[in-house]
Amino acid sequence: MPFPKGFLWGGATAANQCEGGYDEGGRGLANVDVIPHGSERNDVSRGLRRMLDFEPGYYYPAQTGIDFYHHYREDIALFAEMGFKVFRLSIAWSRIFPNGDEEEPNEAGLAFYEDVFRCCREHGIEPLVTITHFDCPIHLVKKYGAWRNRTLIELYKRLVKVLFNRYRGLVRWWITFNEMNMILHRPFMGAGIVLEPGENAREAEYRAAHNELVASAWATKIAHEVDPENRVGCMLAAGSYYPYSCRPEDVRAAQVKNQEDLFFVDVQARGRYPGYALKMLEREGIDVGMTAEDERILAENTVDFISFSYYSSRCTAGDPDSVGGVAEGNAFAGVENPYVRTSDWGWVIDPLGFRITINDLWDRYQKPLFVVENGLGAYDEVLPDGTIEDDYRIAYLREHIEAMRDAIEQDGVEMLGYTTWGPIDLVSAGSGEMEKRYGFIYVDRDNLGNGTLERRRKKSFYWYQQAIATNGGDL
Ligand code: P53
Repeated sequence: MPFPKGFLWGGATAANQCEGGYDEGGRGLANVDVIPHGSERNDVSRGLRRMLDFEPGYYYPAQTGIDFYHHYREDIALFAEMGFKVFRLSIAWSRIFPNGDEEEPNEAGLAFYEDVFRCCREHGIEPLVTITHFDCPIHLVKKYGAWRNRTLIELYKRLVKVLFNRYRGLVRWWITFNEMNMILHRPFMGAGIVLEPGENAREAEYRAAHNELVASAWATKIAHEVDPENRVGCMLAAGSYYPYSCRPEDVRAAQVKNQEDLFFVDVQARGRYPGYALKMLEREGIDVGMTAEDERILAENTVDFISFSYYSSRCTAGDPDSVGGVAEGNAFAGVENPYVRTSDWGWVIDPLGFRITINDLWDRYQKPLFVVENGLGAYDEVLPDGTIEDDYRIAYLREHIEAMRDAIEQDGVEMLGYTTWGPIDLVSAGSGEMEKRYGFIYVDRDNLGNGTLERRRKKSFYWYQQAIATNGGDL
């Protein structure tokens, strides 16, 4: 068996992309609710266009998502049918604290997730819970400027104390923040940051990052105090940068871009700011507001495991203009790599890059790795007989699982598990589309919210079922 016994196979979702029920159960509004579908999504996500409430003339896909809020029993039963050992999902902060700064939590929100977790356990599925997957109560955005304000550290501590106590014994695997490095690319989507005219964006982003890093360390400490069985991880939008060529300038450029991402894991896994980051902040005149207590908390509360998403490798050059310029394949812009394929959305497809990225993370940190997102966003067609033949998705996943198997079997990397992104079709974070589908389960809903929401098994559903049943032996 190439995969270790007890390897955690499953799938991953996020509240803002599937739950819906945005105004039910006492839930408050969040940044993720007011990011529209369509041409302005990018500017709103980047914090360049202020939209802090629903505006007429826009469609907001998070309002309904795929209505997981009302379908979770059916959806979790389908995951169980595929043999999932783990299901990654996130908590909507504004269900627990609708404004974010109340003294007491909202019982209806707590009860909802308790039921979801119990439902997982009844099916023998371990919940893996992301505490914050991009969402921030809109009240905290308006009142405090979201994560650029240190008050959010205290409010996040309040949130996690409630969660760890309430779900003690029910949830053991926790991720504090999804893709913290997204702050540098999508500051509003990632951390509720709306940039003020003339504001130093880098300073706002690194302050937000610092506050999240400190909040994450506090959460790790509290999780371990409440239950020593808790395992807490960081989460990186990973995908190593390649140098465009062996020109030393290209190699150096790739090194610098990799450091920009790995900074977050360096702090969370090693417990202190790396020298290159301290020097960069000093050069740019950025003060993140580090206190003596922050330093201590960061040092004493490093993560138990390192989780990450991998979709693509990245490529960069010392002089991008000389090799075709910087193109936006996804949120991580780079120069074009002539040796790789791309998806319908222009995302690089590079299974060997997955093995390379896994090794880069393992070599640097020597902590167990958990792949918590990987997958292919693609158009699917429902054939007249009702089937969906998504062989392209099967091919992508097969090649990536094989690359991960090589990392374990041949490179000796310690891996805890693998959850594909969007095991059931859900709303795309980048584009707000429904028709960028990742699922093994098709959901009848289109980009503008039309459809019955009916669930339907794709061909890949049976393929993944077999892959899990054989612990990755039959791909
Ligand atoms: P979508 C870009 C690049 C890498 C990871 O993305 C990213 C993004 C965001 O576009 O985010 C993660 O839906 C994220 C998920 C997201 C998924 O990748 O744009 O954690 O919320 O849905 C896929 O295709």
